[in-house]
Amino acid sequence: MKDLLKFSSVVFEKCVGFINDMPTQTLPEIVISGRSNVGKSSLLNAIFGKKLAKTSKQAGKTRTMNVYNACGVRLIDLPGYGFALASPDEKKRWSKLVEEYFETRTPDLVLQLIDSRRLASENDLQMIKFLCSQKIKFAVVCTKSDKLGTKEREINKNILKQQIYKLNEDSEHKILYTSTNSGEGIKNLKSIISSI
Ligand SMILES: Nc1nc2c(ncn2[C@@H]2O[C@H](COP(=O)(O)OP(=O)(O)O)[C@@H](O)[C@H]2O)c(=O)[nH]1
Ligand SMILES: [Mg+2]
Repeated sequence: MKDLLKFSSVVFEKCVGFINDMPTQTLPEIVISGRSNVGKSSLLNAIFGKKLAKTSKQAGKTRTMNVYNACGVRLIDLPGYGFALASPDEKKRWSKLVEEYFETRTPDLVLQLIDSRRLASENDLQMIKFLCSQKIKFAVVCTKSDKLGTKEREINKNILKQQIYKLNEDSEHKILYTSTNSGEGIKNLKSIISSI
């Protein structure tokens, strides 16, 4: 196994509101995608081992792409989708940013986050379908695993597997469970990122 990157030496590189402000794609790039409030920023902080990304109990806080650089690997916190209270204009701007991202760049890996207590939403499935169609490597990260029991996890995991199988029968991807409370899955995630 490749040595883990020194995630603690991560630096916040840029907050990007318009696609043209993205740094040139010269480094391996990992995208964190998922609905608002699924735990994207918390997960990044758990990976980094410090509170660099702003987290919030309130949904819809991140309206920009936040770019982090950990030992030459870029991690990009995408704006969360599915925030019901956003104005139509704001929603348009967020989806434009995300669309433009995928039109202009090819990430090396997408971490598609899904709340482990819920099943994949229409938006989550749309994203996974897109990733499959573009042959972009992705892993499904089920967040907040501390909030559900073993049995519930097993049931949810099977449904989730079926949901993805229906979209693409031969998609190769990992499904992992993480918790920023118990620390479950964080080491595994770090080794996945380090192997990119
Ligand atoms: N119990 C639990 N709560 C979490 C976990 N990860 C995130 N949260 C909470 O979920 C809320 C949203 O988290 P945040 O990282 O800001 O989500 P984001 O909008 O996707 O960036 C916050 O109140 C976090 O404390 C987790 O692993 N376990
Ligand atoms: Mg966030």
